[in-house]
Amino acid sequence: MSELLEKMAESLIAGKVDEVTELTKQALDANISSKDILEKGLLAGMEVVGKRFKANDMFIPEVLRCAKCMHGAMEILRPLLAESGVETAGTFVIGTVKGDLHDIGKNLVGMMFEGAGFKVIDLGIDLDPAAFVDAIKQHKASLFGMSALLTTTMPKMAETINAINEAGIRDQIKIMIGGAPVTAEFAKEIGADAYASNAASAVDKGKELLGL
Ligand code: B1M
Repeated sequence: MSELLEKMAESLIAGKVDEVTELTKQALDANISSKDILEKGLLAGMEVVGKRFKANDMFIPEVLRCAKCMHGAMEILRPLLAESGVETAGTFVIGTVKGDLHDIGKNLVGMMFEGAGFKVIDLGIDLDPAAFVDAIKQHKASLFGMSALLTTTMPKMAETINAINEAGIRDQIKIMIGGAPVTAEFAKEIGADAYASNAASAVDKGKELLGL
């Protein structure tokens, strides 16, 4: 199993979209769990990509190919991760804040919630506070999550929480935030209910917030 997942991580780092998709199918055929494929194959590769990008050892077009690999594999894994969910635990609205186009982590968080039995309304990226407020109201969500990957877009999280307060719906919704530059201290500072450092702990925190 580890050989196949190592190869998957290497292919993702090399930006081989078709190969990553093919290896994902092969791994499933070999009865490797979708969770292991995600964590030990895809995320392991993405971690290396992040480090290389930071060290200027990889550049945006290459990183975009890696993101495409991740998206391709996620298309296959999403329904399988969701299958493990038993019943709708609640409605979770999630999106990436205004000015921020990063969506890989946010997508993973959404997928994990689907897997935990939530109805997930993924609004996408680059969302202004009003779009979040409208979706929370429209879908009668019990849990709301924001993702930000840039230090420059983190203040948009505070703006969104202010908009939720102003809309008079703050007491109807639990709010969780996350993303690489976000911290628990920041969450507290802006009045979010919780912070999670990764997709798996996000689900635990979300359930905890809802008393599930
Ligand atoms: Co961007 N980028 N990027 N980028 N990019 C970072 C974030 C950066 C840290 C790279 C670096 O310089 N070291 C840096 C930010 C620096 C900063 O602000 N401190 C950066 C920059 C500067 C930029 C641009 C400005 C580059 C430029 O144009 N000069 C630009 C900004 C565009 C914009 O958004 N307006 C940009 C663009 C891009 C790409 C488009 C090329 C691509 C995004 C593709 C896509 O998402 N579709 C990209 C990528 C891929 C990255 C890195 C390499 C990887 C991000 C990622 O997907 N990680 C990233 C470097 C890094 O993070 N080390 C970087 C994997 C993902 C699984 O992790 O998103 O952290 P993450 O999600 C985790 C947790 O954070 C958590 O769970 C997830 C899974 O465990 N989590 C939550 C996330 N959201 C959560 C929400 C929750 C709870 C947990 O509750 C709701």
